[in-house]
Amino acid sequence: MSGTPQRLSRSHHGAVHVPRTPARAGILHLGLGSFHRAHQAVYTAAAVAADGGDWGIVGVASRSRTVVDAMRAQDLLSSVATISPEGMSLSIPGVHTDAFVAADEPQRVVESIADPGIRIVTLTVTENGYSSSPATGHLDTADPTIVSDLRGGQSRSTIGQLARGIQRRAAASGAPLTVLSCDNLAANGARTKALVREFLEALPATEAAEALAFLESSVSFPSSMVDRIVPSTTPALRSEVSSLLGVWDEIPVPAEPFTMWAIEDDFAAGRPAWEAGGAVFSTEVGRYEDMKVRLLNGTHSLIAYLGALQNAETIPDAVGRPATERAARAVLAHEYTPSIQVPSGVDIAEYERQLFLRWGNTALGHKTSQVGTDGSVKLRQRIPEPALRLLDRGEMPHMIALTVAAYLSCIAPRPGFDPGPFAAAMKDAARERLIPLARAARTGADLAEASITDLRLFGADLANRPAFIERVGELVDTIGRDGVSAAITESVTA
Ligand code: CS2
Repeated sequence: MSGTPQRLSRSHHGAVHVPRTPARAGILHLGLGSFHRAHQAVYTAAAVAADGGDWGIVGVASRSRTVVDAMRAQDLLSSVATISPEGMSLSIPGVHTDAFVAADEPQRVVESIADPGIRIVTLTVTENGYSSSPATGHLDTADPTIVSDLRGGQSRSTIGQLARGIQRRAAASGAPLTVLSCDNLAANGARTKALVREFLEALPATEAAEALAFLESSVSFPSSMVDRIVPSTTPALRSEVSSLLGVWDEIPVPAEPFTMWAIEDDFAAGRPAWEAGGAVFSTEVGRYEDMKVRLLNGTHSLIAYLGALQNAETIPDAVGRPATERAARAVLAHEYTPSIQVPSGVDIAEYERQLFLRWGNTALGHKTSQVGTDGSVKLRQRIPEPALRLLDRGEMPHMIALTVAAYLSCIAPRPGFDPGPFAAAMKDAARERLIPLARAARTGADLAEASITDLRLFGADLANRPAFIERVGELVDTIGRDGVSAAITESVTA
């Protein structure tokens, strides 16, 4: 495009249809990132188109102003680019009624949760955003943000904001509310509720009694399983989308064609007709969550770490290497799929077939460094239960051990081992404590022992499994000495 292209707006959106935004907001969404705009926003647009309702969304970004500034400059619009090797199609959900940054206006988050017009608070704050102690799963009352939120003043943690908002709602309108977690945690509804309750219980009893009673009587926390691969946007996508639209969209979201949302139908104050967008309301959401968090996310982690160690920049490049594909098929067949109860109506062979097509989407270019980021909080959602299931039967989960060994090799390489640029690009707060452990370790066994017995990685369960820790240590040594292909062969044939 030549010159400065016009900005995407309600009056300039090319040939892409922009639906009428609901007049009022009924949803407050915490975590205004790419995933939300390519998932819940799309389902909500379909629901409103089919069934109407005051289900506009107020989007709240946690810290970054990029999306909020861009949305404000674009009449709160942004496009979703659905990308497959067959091509790209664009849509604009247009369901946001406002957007702001929580770090700039923390009190506004609390007030919005208390606003009786808001009937659902949805969350995509990532596994990191729940302030739960890695060792116990309970509210991390040693976390400085939680300590400060409990003291009073402006709440900065999501759990603190939810608890304070619920407290204020209880005291003001007393109108019922639904809090819907859309993060990759098993039993995400019950866990969010437990964390909010623990926050309220940590307040002086007189201060929290009314909110605790209201929490039990009037706030529901359905669980939900969300699924859609959404990479980070790139300058190339911005240009491509903008030339397709004929106007500039600063924040298009790339996404795969596949999308899924399974939700427990327990809404205290109504809900959009999300089924119009294909959402499944089910009493088996726990099964959907386990299936997704293990089969998709657990295997995704394995592919990302093995891929980065083989210098693969993208997931399709990684899974396209025969050894990595064998590893992915082995972890599914022997360790993840046998650990789940398949939700009724799901054809698991077809689900797995689709996984390989999805991971192999070369046009999407999902990066190994993106999936490998934050393994210290993601892996403990994905691996302990299926690993323990086999260990309890006296069997070794070789491929899960390989996942952990590859993770450690990427994030905390032993001196003299270079995991390559894509591993170096993985962000992980645990690097700070794992790297000194790797420096001090004489062998892979030392590193495995020191990192897994530190309960902050996988909690207590795997810390008490010496055979597993030993296996991880052996594989760290194999990766360092003989390379990742040797470690894969050794694990697949073990
Ligand atoms: C990925 C997920 O980054 C990761 O850890 O496994 O973001 C994955 O792409 C989504 O959960 C797919 O629904």
